[in-house]
Amino acid sequence: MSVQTVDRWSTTPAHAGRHPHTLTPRVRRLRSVPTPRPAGDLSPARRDAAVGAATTTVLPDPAAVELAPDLQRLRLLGRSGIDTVAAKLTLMRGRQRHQAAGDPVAHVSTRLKSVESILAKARRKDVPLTPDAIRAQILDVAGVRVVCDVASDLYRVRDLLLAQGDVVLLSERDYLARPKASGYRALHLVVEVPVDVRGRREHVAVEIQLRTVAADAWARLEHRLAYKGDADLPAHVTGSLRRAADVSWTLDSSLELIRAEARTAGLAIG
Ligand code: 0O2
Repeated sequence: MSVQTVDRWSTTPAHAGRHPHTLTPRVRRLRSVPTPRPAGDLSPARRDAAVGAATTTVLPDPAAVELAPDLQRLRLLGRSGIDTVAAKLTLMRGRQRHQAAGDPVAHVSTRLKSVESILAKARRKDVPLTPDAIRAQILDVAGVRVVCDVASDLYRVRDLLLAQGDVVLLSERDYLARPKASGYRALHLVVEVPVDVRGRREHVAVEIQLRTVAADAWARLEHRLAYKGDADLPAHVTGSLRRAADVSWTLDSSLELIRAEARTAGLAIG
C-alpha cells in the first residue's frame, strides 16, 4: 500500500515493506528544510541569489511538522486496525465457503490516509488541530473497501462482521438506500476494533466501504474525474457519469435477480 502524498487504495497488505515509524516523503522533506541564513550574513551577490531562491521556496506546513509524530502514531494504530479488520474478513470468508454459503466477497482493498490528507480533512471539517481532536473526529484514517458481486451481499458482510462481538459499529451511512447526488452508491460503516500495540489494548476506528463490483468501477472512475470538484467537468461528461450510475444500478438489480432465480431453481452458485 502506498502511504505517500496521494492516498491510494491497494490490495497489498498495509504494512508491506515499511518500517511503522517511517515518515511520508513530504514530511521528511518538510523536516529537512534547512534554516535560511539571515540575508545580512551574505555577500551582495549571494544575497540577491538568496532572495530570488526564497521567493520560490515552499514554506513547510507548521502543523504537519508539529503534529507529524502524533499523526504517525495514529497511522500506526490505523494500520493495526486495517490488519485486524482484514483478518476478520478472511476468517469470515473462509467460514462462509466452508458452510457452502458461498464467499460473498469479490475482493478487498485498504488505504491509510497520509499525514497531509489527515490534516487537509481536519481543516476542511474545522476539527481543531490537536492529536486528541483529530483522533476523535477523523474516523477514516484507516479504510477497508469490500467489493461484492451483488448488493444484498453488502448487508450480509456487514451483519457477519458485526456479529463478531469485538467489532463495534460507530456509524453507518447507507448510500445504497439513499444514493448521493453524484450517483455514488455504497454502504459505509465506521467500526471500532481492539488492537494490541506494545502490550497495550487500544480501540481503533476503521471505515469500511462496501460496494458492488459495478458501483466500485463507477466510483473509481468518478473519483478520478469529478469527486470533490477539483475539475470542472464538461456537462456531457457529467451527464454520461450520471447515466452510467443508473446503468450500474440496473446491472446490480439484474445480477441480484439472477441469483435469486438460481437459488429458487436449486442451482449451486459456489
Ligand atoms: P478515499 O481515499 O477514497 O477514502 P468526506 O471524506 O469529507 O468526503 P465524509 O462525510 O467523511 O466525506 O464521508 P463519506 O462521504 O461517507 O465518504 C467519503 C469517502 O467515500 C470518500 O473518501 C470516497 O472514497 C467515498 N465517496 C463518498 N462520496 C463519493 C462520491 O460521490 N463519489 C466517489 N467516487 N466516492 C465517494 P475520500 O476521503 O474522498 O478518499
